[in-house]
Amino acid sequence: MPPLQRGALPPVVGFIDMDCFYVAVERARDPRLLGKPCAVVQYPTGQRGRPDLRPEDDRWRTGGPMGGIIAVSYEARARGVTRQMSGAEAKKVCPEVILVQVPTAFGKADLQIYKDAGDAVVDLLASRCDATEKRSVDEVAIDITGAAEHLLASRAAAELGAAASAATHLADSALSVDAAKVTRSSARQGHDKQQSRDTSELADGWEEVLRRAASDPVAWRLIAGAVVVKELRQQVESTLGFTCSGGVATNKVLAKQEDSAGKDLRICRASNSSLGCGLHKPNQQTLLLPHAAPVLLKDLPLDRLPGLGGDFGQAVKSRFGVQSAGELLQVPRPDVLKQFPQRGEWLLALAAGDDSAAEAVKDRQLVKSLSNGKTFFGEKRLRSLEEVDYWLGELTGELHRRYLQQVEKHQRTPSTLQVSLTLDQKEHLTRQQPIQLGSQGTPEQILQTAKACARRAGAVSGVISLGLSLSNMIPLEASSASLSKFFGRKSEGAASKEKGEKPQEKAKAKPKEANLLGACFARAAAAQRASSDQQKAPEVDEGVLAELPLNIQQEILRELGQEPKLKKLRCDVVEIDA
Ligand code: DCP
Ligand code: CA
Ligand code: CA
Repeated sequence: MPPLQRGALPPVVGFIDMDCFYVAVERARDPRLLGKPCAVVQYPTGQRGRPDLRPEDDRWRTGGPMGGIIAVSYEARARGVTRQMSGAEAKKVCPEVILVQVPTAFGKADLQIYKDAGDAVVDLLASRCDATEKRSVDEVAIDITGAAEHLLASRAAAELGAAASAATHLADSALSVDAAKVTRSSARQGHDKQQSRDTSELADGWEEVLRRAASDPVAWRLIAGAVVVKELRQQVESTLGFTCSGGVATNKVLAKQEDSAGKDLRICRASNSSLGCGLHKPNQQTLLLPHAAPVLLKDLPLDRLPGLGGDFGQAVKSRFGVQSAGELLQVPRPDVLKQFPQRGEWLLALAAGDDSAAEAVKDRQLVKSLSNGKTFFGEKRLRSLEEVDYWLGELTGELHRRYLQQVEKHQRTPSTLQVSLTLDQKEHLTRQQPIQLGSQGTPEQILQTAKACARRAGAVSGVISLGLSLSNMIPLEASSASLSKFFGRKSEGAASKEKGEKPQEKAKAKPKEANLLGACFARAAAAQRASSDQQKAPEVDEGVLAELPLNIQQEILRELGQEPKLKKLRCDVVEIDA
């Protein structure tokens, strides 16, 4: 594997688009829809006085007034049902199609169940990505540079190559290039080339790619990125029950263009997924390596590029008499710049697939937790605590990297660690423990706490899945300063400064979390004894206390002999095992 030259390389960017999303959400709620041709229809407008249909009501429609179709299962697409058809038209082309109406509230469509499902996907992705940018209800751009680099450092090149090639289409394979030739509207209906999973086609070109990647660090990172996307997609499916399609490239090809009517989200939505992610659907993924961009873009209809699906794209086509990105690149550069002085540079960069036409993935998501997990099916299941310990160690590395990122980027630190185990009798066990990592927690600290949690789960044998997560994110000041302030001490940093110590030296000498918390309780008890000697109740700074996770607040209050009864509890509720 070529050496990594951090910093100089373009990022590894993924793009996720959920498959027939509203249908998928309905299927997750009602398994009777699984595998059947079905579609989601809008509510009928102009029907005053109709009772609302809540999410939990029977919303299947067999006739009568209904709105247009907004989401179609792939089984129904294969039988000719398309978006925009009315329910009656759909029944005509596919009599067995099941039509589910969107829920309504106060006489209007209530899309909350779909929004919640989309947010759950973003939350899950955010737990392993450097940046997560929600682009629409069912699309997320993700920066997975860190996760890809971590895989490169921790897994053998041959293993990564095999995992990526088994699951990923190449964007310049014959199948992909054919899939890219159709227009946006045809692509949205789904077509054979897009849906094909012929494994020989999937293998097409991979041998050459892996050979060339041996001396190309950009390509290697993207290949590792394909493995990250594959694992994320599996995680979304196993956790939430939704399949999705993915793309991997060095940029997200963002649509910032506005059409004549202003911001056209529909254009962004369709076009974002057109290059990588949209080439192969459903439940598939595509890798766009830099050398593949010109091949793919050559015949790509211009309307499939972000920002060119509307009036502006039409203007470009008619001004130069071109249809594809390749044809646009044949137009002399000065002509393009003359005709489009403001957008010409961007247009040419876009048609060439250049990174400069796209912005970085913007992190809009503050994660609630960081998690990492692995499954061990069949013979691979873990049979002893020793094996569990080994895998906890493996899971710790990446989790620690992502914890440091939260510290650096968001000045937050987790305060709870959870280990979850699924045993082969389908029994699911979770054990949590407070953890105080502050800003300089070590992998060892995470591992020791995780091992302690695993021991609290009791005798384990036949573990088929193991998860490790850090949650209850709190601001850094609250994590370090609060406890000390609560016990009337100066913060560690301030105390070390006074003694002339460097904060890092202090951190090295820091006792393990359990000891630290124990020491804090000992101090609290001592403080309490001292104060009761003086016939004074211990002082509790409610503001500081409220900054701590609920479980720690409760433990502290119990330790001090006070019943937990604070009103202002800002952190997520955590359940602690007895
Ligand atoms: N949507 C909508 N009205 C539209 C288009 C879409 O309400 N005119 C909703 C329903 C879709 C969801 O947005 O399920 C996502 O739109 P997509 O364009 O991504 O389409 P799907 O996810 O349904 O299908 P695909 O598998 O082709 O992505
Ligand atoms: Ca979708
Ligand atoms: Ca979409």
